[in-house]
Amino acid sequence: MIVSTAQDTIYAAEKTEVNPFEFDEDVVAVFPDMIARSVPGYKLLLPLIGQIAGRYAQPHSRCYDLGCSLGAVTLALRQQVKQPGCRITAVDNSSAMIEQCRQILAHSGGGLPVDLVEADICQIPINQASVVVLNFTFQFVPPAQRDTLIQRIYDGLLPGGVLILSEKVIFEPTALDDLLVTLHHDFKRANGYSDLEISQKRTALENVLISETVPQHQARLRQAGFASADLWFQAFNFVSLLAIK
Ligand code: GEK
Repeated sequence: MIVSTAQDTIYAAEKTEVNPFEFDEDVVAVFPDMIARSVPGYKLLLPLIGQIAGRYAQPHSRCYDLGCSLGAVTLALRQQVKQPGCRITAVDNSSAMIEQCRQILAHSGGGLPVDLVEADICQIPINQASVVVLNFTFQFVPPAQRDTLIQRIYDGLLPGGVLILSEKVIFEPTALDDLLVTLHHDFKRANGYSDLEISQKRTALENVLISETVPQHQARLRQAGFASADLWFQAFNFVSLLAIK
């Protein structure tokens, strides 16, 4: 079995101390189950991202999957981008993720060629891009580096190129945010997570996953130069934006 089907029980037992969340071997071993049971809409988003990429990819350009984890977006791009001469650059800074992603891609058949890179997405060159995807990765980038990364993505995109930015976000007013957070926790409970698991995971993600509001994301995208930056998907407090150069 190349893609693990193991169940995520990382936070099932009470921990004396909850350490900051890391994308290590333990997480990699359960990652497909963890993300599907934690992120509402995740499974629906993947083919839809592929569909958008299929429309915006330009011949002889690059598609970037930044924070590729086990390559779910890369596989969607591989299936749905048909333009000639395209290559995918898939990047993650977790060596455990990259190792497992390499195995998955090797067994996933043909399609666009993929350059799989173990690196910080803030450090890699972005060139000749027609499609850049940040599917729930940007929220892990330190806030001080966020403006520069978006600017570098904008600069590396061809005219007419797109950035697909999926994020867990904060809503205003607080009452709306509270409601969407509650609905997200209900979603996790309905998927089999206990209150203890939900609470310990939340502690682990504090100061690791730092959410912003949709208007904050839109302002940064506009500031970088994007002609438009609109919401195209929302499931509770998880959204995806399409920014067009
Ligand atoms: C999917 N997109 O399945 N540089 C490179 N990688 C990073 C960085 C960074 N600075 N920060 C975090 N990551 C995937 C899901 S998961 C989302 C993305 C989640 C990587 C990190 O190692 C992890 O693999 C990924 O971003 C975030 O569609 O688990 O909520």
